[in-house]
Amino acid sequence: VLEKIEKRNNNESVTWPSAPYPSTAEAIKLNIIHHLMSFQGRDPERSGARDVYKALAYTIRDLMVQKWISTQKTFYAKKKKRVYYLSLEFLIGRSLGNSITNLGITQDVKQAVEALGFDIDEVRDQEEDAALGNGGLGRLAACFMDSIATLKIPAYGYGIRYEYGLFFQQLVDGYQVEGPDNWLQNGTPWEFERSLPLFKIQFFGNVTSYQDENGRYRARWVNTKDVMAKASDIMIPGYKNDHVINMRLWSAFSSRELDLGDFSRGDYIGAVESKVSSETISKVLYPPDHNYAGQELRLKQQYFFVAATFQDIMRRYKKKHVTFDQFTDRVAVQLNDTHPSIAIPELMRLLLDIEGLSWEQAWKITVNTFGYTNHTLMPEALERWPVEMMGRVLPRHLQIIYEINQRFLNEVAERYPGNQQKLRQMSIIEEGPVKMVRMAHLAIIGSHSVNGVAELHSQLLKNRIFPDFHNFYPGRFNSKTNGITPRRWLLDINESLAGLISSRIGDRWVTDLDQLRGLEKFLDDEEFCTGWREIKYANKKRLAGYIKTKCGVVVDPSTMFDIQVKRIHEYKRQLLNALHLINLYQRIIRGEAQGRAPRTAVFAGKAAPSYWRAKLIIKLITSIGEVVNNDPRVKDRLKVVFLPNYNVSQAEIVMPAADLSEQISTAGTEASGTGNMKFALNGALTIGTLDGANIEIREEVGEENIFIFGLSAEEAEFERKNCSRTPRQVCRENESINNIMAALRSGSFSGGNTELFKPLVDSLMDENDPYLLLLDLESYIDCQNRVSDAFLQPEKWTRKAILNVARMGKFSTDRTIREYSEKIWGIPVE
Ligand code: B1H
Ligand code: IMP
Repeated sequence: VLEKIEKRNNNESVTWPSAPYPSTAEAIKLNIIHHLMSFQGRDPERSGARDVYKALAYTIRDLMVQKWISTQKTFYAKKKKRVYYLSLEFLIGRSLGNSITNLGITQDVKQAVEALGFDIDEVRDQEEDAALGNGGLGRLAACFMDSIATLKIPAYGYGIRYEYGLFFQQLVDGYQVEGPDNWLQNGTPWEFERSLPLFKIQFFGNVTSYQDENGRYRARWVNTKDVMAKASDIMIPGYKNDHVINMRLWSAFSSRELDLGDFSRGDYIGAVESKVSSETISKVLYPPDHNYAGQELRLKQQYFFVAATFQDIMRRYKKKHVTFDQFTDRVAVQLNDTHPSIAIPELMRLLLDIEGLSWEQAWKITVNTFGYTNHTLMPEALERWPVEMMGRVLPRHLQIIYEINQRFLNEVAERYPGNQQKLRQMSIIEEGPVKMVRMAHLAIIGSHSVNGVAELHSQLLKNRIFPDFHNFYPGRFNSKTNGITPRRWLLDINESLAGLISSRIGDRWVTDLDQLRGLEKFLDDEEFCTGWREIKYANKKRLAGYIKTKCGVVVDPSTMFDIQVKRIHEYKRQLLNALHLINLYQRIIRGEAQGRAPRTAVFAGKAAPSYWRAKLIIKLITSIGEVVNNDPRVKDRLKVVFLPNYNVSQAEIVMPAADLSEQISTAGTEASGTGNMKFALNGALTIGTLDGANIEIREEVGEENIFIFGLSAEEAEFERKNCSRTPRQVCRENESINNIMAALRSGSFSGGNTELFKPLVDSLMDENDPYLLLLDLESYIDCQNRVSDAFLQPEKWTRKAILNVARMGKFSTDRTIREYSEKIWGIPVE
């Protein structure tokens, strides 16, 4: 058989027909019917929206496969350098709408679906989100895939095919309750499950050595417990360019059907257990973000997907190359945070132990291969693995890490003779009662590029978090400001606004976001501005309907929609927002809110299941909502709602409907933020601190078109050290703030229970509150008053909103990816 295949592969006379599947409305309709009958066994006349969704998705996939095959072939034909984007998270959300947009067949699909008696929105609504990520970091990876495909960069995404994505959030009595996200329950039409390649991944065991044919000692990793990695591919189409790239996600399964050893010893249950335990590796996404937990299973997930990916990289490289001389001309690997940084010792292991290169050769290749992106300034998020655990699970990797560290520390010692403290600070190994491997140090030492995700963040990496490394490797640190894909985050989710924009400046903005600048010409065009306001109103009406369904609260779309949606975390300060709402409520009750803009405050976001303080903040917000929404004195002046189960598809309804975007993290804590960009691109104004990418947004849109308040990163740092004003002082000097705290203490939002929110009160009053809420509250409330004044002047507000959209060009991931590609990966963009 092999011979036959070989013959056929070399037979020039066999040419595959390359006629594309037609994508006219008629052809799409027939294809849907074909899929309904032949693959789903459904009677088209009796099919529901769910069946049609599935059949349409398969139809779309058919259209992508062809383009995918030819795209992949060009990678080989042109012998191009390829990029591997390694990420433990890809927060994709839904794919149907975005794929249709990118294939440029929106109208045909609409017609086809209508001809079958369905509504395209209803069909789209059937799709489950692929929630294989926690938040910003995972969604950034998904936006990157879209831009990489659109810019025709020869790249792949690599990750894990989690059987359970980010947990499902319900609110029960105002508390978060987690449920499993069984997104694969009905399968997903977007993946191709591959029977090949199939890779063996080793764990545990021990290391022996032997002499190779050249007399050199080489390590051999033996007695391992193995797990198999199987690939599933998800295709990502570029925007109207026939380019389709691949996201390869690995699932784990047992290396043998059942362990025959256990079986023959009569231990049937043991055999089944060990099979199940192999498969747990790809079972579930870890839900804490910004809090590194240190579980062994997480380390296994990391190594599992890294090892499978590198076998794939090597396989592809070796198809065309015999030596490793050209490796770094053909392969670039980007590490999405330290989560995949075990790749550094893994590549060393492959080059040393399997390929027989010298340490020097292998190290040079390794450093030139990797780029590392840091995403956080929070010390508790930096990954550190116990040496003991690493040595047990990955004994050979620990050896290699020690060797990397030894050689590195020798260089440090040479540079700073006699400076023991430097050595201790910079070592990959943290000494202490429990020795730890610091993955960030490993990632910095093992990469030629280390980047932050916004200017301020990158500065702080250099000056505050890793100054020793910045001095040691000047030039290695750089900045790549995050972005978002305008295809999904404007064209797809805000069809009417996108249409209005294109009616004035054409549609080149979709792939060249700087074109939006052209909108500034229409600031005084009354028809345009009215159209703009009508679209915002319609989007708000839609969100109001959604809120009614999800929360049972009626909100008025003419009020200011003041929205904070993101993971719940102390540093993001949802609590600060809540304190302002209490203040508003108190002013309304006292009759002091005359002439203030009526507001609808919307929150959404998940708290890590073990982060009780974040969960208590959710409870506080829902409790404020209970009181405010049911107080007849308030009427429509204020509503407070918390939408359950924030995810990508909910964001798609929320973003277009916002008037005000809350980006209020303590300065110097949010690495970048990307929600800030999504809101602004949909015409919301931002209230925010000088943190992360907010600073660059202000730079672009102009000071007069954004509401900035609070301490700067430098001032916040100063306050933490010197405490020039305590929370107690703030309360003494500011009556409104004192009233807010008094209400919280007295149980006004907890039915008189003075204990429930005490932990929050205590942290607010703590002189060492690292997030400095009370120090920023005064300035926040003042700023919110300015927002309110501005909102009462709709023409001026609209003008600012238009200017925000017009000046968002920088924040396209097309720009971000171009920078990565040219500056880090060494791949020019066409
Ligand atoms: C971001 C994370 C993160 N930074 C640990 N770090 C995780 C850390 O599962 N974990 O262990 C998961 C995620 N996520 C976010 O990245 C930043 O907070 C945002 O500011 C930034 O915009 C985003 C993308 O760069
Ligand atoms: P992979 O890169 O080996 O994972 O293969 C992905 C796709 O690329 C295949 O399905 C083929 O369409 C194409 N491909 C793989 N190997 C070659 C090759 O050697 N020459 C041209 N195309 C190839």
